[in-house]
Amino acid sequence: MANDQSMTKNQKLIDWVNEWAKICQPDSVYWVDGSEAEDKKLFDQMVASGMAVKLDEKKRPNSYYFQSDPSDVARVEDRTYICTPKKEDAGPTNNWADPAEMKTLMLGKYKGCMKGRTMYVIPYSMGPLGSTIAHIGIELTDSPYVVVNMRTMTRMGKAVLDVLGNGEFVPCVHTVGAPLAPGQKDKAWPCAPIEEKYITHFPVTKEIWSYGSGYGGNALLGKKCFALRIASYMAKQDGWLAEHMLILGLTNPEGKTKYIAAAFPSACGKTNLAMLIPTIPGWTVKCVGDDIAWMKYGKDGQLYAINPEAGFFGVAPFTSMETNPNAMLSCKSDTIYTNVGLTPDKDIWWDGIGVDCPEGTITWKGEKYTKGSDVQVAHPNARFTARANNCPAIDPAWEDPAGVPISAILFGGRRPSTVPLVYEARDWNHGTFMGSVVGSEVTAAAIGLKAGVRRDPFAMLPFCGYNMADYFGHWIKVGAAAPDKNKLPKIFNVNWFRKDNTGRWLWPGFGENSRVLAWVFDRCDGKAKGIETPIGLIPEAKDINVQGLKVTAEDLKELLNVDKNLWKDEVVLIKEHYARFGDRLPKELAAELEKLEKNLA
Ligand code: OXD
Ligand code: MN
Repeated sequence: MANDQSMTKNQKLIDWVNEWAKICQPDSVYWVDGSEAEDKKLFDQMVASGMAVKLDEKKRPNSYYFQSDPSDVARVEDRTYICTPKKEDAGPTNNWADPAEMKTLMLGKYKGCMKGRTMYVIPYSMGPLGSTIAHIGIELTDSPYVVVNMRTMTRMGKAVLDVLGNGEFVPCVHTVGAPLAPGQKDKAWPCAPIEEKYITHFPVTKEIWSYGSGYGGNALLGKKCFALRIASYMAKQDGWLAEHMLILGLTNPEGKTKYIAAAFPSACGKTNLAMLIPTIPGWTVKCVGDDIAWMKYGKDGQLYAINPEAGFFGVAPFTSMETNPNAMLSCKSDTIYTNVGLTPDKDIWWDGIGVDCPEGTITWKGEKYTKGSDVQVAHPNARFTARANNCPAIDPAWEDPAGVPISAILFGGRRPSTVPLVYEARDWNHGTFMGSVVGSEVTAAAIGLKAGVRRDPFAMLPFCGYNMADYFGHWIKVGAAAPDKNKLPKIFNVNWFRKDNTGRWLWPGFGENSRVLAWVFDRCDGKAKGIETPIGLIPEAKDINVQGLKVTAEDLKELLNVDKNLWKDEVVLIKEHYARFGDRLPKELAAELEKLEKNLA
């Protein structure tokens, strides 16, 4: 079996790779060097085998198209496990399994799982190479699709091994779970049936074991598995924060820049906000990251953030030159498209892209689209994997190993009523309370839940690697440990999704959200006023610039309104949400809730 280990002298790493090669029994082991030549070779192989289609070189330079198996289209939360020795350490919001039992079960599955395939060894860094905030992982995988995606989403290859030296790494094992018998023809997208997929985390020993899926967060283990689930646990141990947050740089007309991190549940427009083009004159937004932020105090006592990723794994449908030109330009070249439509001239198409679907487009399931047919052309979770460096709005400091100083943290979700357009926390603990009750309205039809508010604390519900109540407590601790309380980021809650009682959107959203960001900026700059309300500080109406918008003075009043009765109902819902955490809920948050209730009385 070919297994050239000459790229490293790290014996622990070599032994670990050899141990897994024995278990998985691949035909060969290949150490990924991260070079362009290697990348091209892998794509050529995938095109030759029918797994990938090369897109038109003029329209989509250096870009490739993939269709997944219909059963393998998204993260699988009910197949995702946090394996801590004690169940209560995983908490009420995670699937738990005993680590030893899970390992026995999965080792049975891993035995011989890579037969007929190559095992790739991917050294990768989450964060700029050598940054003191960055961490290194090694992913073993039998999927060449994973290798090429990891090349865009992380810094990977030989350079990472050079930085690693004999140091520690997070070991990550991934297989599509589809061994090949001698002579057996491979599928275009091999994977295991849904009930055999396992996305498993062992936070205490910092290990990730993933079986049976080739898609996104299930398979690109640097992203959700490492940079959020394992990293959130590491962050708790070491006093930092690993968060499901975008990072943007906002510059005012005087040329002053402040950095903002923002957490919204999946599908609430994080990528759009991260790349927003302000509509108010003189302001600019630059993107540092669209999904994950790792934050640590710097020597100056300020909280600094890095984007641990190197690319965007963006949802394609409804991305257009109208809604997010910077995302469209980011995926113009050097991009991997998965589960979008493939047009007859070898371009891509999805709903909301801004043009009609060309006749003869191949759907994500391989059917042919004809005008008037009601086939689904792109899957709603179709993705583009694009390089951050190709984003026209990328921030000049996005790869600064020291990170960028964070002035403000935003939380938010889809809340048609109750929650105002923007309000500010009185202090860190109040901000932690705001993060702990983040929620989005759901309709019963959408995800088979009771209609109401689905709580997604800190937008971390599927991504917190330990007991969520302890995670709340960690946030409280991080605030208390601030070297200088005056330098702590200010915390805000925003809501772009308010409706009036006829169901009309009150706020236009997208680039117009810059009008709210400007108030946030001015608050951090000590300029704008905040008006006390029972829930926190809101802007004076005159400080939200609505010039040129259809938003009337009445609309703005409604957008900033804090209706005590609706908030009393909200308190009932928050109590229900908090009850899940029992007596593990930090007393500081119980006190915040009590304060809110008193303020509303
Ligand atoms: C993502 C998600 O894919 O949050 O980023 O689901
Ligand atoms: Mn996300």
